[in-house]
Amino acid sequence: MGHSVFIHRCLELAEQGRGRVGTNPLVGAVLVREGKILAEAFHEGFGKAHAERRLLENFDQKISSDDVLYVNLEPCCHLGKTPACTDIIRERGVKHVVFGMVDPDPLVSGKGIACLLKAGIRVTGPVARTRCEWLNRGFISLRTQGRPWVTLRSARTKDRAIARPDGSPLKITSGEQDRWTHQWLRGQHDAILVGVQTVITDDPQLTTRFGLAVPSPLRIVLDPHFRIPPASRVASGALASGTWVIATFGSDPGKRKALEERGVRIAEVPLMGGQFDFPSLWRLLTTPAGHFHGIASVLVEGGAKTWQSFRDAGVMDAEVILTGR
Ligand code: AOF
Ligand code: ZN
Repeated sequence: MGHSVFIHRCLELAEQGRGRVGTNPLVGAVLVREGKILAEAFHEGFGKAHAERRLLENFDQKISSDDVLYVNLEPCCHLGKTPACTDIIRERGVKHVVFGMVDPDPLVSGKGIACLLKAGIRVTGPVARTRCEWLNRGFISLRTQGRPWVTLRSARTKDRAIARPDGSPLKITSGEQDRWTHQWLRGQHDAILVGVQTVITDDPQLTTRFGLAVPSPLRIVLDPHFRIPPASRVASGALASGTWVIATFGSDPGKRKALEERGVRIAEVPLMGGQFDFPSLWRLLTTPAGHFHGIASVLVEGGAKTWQSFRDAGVMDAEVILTGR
């Protein structure tokens, strides 16, 4: 059996860490003997054991010299929040490691492979690199561009309308398209971002619904001067605690307090020429603090002004335009 089938299994496992790993990569590992999987693990959360370490710590049998350890990301060779994975791989007597992609961090890239080779361990890879890099596109973006992966999503009718002529909301997409958006766009980003005008006009929930078993991303509302209606759905009930309102410094303290009392988190970012300063916004969103572990990807869902500000600043990696009937 080829190596790629086991790397694909690593990717399936890795996906289970979505919404929990913060600015860390999504990583899965499997241990294979004579073509059969003996043990599996994935990186279960920011600051927790890495996938390959977790697997080897929990595996209580002897590892034989023909066993192969698969992992979708090159094992780490450095002491971070957790000890180096190459140490436990060597200590447990693993003799062959197959990896999916090298670590994108220029400071650590290739070093894990070198550590393993130096210990006399056979190393094979990259295997299924494109698939591995796609799964961790957010992590790669953080490590190479210093900002999350950004996808713009919009919907328009066949006549290119995004709202009714009076500006009121227009239902454009079908239920099928909405379900797809929830599962494959919202469910694969760490955050959904909108401008405050979208909250005022549409009162969206910005969740992953339809009974899908995908985590709901963080909700981010760009709202320099607290125009968000306190009774809006993203600021109400259970949704409020998963919503961040980004305002500028010195905005109305009374409004701030009212939102905070509803459970909404407020963060302040400076404005530059009327727009939020992107480097400051990225620093806020990618710096773990307390229970917040940072985000690696953002889906920008509108409206027109918000999309344009991302386009103008050149911060966009993919754009999805859904066309209604
Ligand atoms: C993970 N999970 O399964 C693997 C990672 O601060 P630490 O100790 O958690 O180290 C994070 C770095 O470790 C990360 O940037 C990546 O380079 C490497 N591999 N990280 O969070 C894993 N295998
Ligand atoms: Zn590691």
